[in-house]
Amino acid sequence: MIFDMKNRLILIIVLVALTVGAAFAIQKFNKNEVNQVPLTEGSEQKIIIMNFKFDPAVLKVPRNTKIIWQNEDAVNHTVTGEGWDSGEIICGAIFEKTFIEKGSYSYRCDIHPDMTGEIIVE
Ligand SMILES: [Cu+2]
Repeated sequence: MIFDMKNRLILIIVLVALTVGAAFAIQKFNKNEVNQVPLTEGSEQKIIIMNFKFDPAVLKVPRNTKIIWQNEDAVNHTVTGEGWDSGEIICGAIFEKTFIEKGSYSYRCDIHPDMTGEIIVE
């Protein structure tokens, strides 16, 4: 009888230890999974260039987002910011730029300076 109770107690201790161990293992696994997402793989957002406008003209995105400008207009345009420039984007072509750092990035079309846009990286 006493032996049975002792065995049962040991069994309970072992089960508790296994449960706690499993919980820690799962926690560690989940943490590793999050850490494995590379910083360079952010999401993407598209801006359509049409009728001499950037649509949307103002776009808020999280850090590390790739912006894709797609020219669906009948004429060439550029996406030109401070220190960065797409060059002429022909009809149907795209220009991509990934914004890593927080900040406000205003840009314009060099050919049509009235065309302006802004990327706000939060
Ligand atoms: Cu233009």
